[in-house]
Amino acid sequence: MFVEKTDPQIARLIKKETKRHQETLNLIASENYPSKAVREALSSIFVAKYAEGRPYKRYYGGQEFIDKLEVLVEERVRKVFKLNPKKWTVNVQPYSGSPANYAVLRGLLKTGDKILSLPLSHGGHLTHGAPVSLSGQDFKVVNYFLNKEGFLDYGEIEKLAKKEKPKLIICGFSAYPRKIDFKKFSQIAKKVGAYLLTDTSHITGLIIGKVHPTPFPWADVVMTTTHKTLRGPRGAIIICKKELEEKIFKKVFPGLQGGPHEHTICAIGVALKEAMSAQFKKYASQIIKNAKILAEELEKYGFNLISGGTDNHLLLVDLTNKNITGKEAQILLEKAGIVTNKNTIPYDPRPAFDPSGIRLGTPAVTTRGMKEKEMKKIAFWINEVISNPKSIPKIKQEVKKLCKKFPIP
Ligand code: DSN
Repeated sequence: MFVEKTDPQIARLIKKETKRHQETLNLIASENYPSKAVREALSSIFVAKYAEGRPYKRYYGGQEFIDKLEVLVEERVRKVFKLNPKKWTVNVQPYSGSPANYAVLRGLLKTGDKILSLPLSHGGHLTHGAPVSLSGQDFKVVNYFLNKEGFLDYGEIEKLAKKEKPKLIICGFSAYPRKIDFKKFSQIAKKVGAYLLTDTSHITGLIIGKVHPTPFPWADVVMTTTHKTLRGPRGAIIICKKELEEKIFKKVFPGLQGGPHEHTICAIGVALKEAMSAQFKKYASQIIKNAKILAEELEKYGFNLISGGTDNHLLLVDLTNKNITGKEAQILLEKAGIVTNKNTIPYDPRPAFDPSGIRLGTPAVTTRGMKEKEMKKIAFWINEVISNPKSIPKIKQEVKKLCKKFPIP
């Protein structure tokens, strides 16, 4: 590493973070390991360029290859989702999911307009109208909720939509372990004259791999981050119906952002090409197989899963019957080299900083090549750590040993 010579202090931190990843199991549902090719593209010379504006309509000189790059990446987005360019338009410039969602909301709505969304505490996202987020402060937010079994209840959502008449409905979640019926959401939105924004950040890789239903043609706008199951760099994409382009893209730039991060866009392009491969389809399907087996095994150990299992890449575990909180479990598991995040469960009686659950996801361990056999081991270790914390030092060694066999790309 060049940085070792120029900046040993930062180099040490990079090394330590690398080692941490190498020696631990990353079960954070929103994280993943991009390929070396993606990371190389991310550190390419495209980092050096300002490119405010849309392709071929820029404010600075020197755009010959930037324009070609951005148009190519937009084309790949349309190709991967098989989108008709006459109907759908793509913007790969958003810095990440949160500003992208905000740009969509500010583009389609007036301040004070009504949004209907799932709250953070039930698995929604901060930027879907949480009171502490600008999305919750600029708009009036009404929430739908999961039912007591932990599922979306489309009948209830429709009733609420008819009563509240929102201008925009958001679906697509951060901690929902089941498939989303985008068609139903679209029917509800149409009935009340609302826009439908689908935030597919968590499941875009599964959609491309054809193991989760697609939001096309049901959504008016699809927003996705690029670094979760899609396995690209940290960034975001907005895809919207042609007629909404003017409203939304102006909010991305100049509304909210300055120069797009072209090195990120370059790496998104590389990730999209990878996602079109047969190998990626296998990867997406293995993510789900792994999540399902992890769920089954944990259930055997008496863990309660919200909704009783999973159809996607994540599990939400209610730890109430294990007499441990989400925060305590997260800390204990991390000591054993198993990295997770504490998470509220629907109708959680506990506060968000120490909720009743943990969220577990399989995208990152699946990228490392782990399969059903390893998931069984992981479930065993999770149970051991939580039921017998004295076993932590021993399990930490076992986790390390397993991790060695499955290097990070
Ligand atoms: N909501 C975060 C997560 O799913 O981890 C990402 O913003």
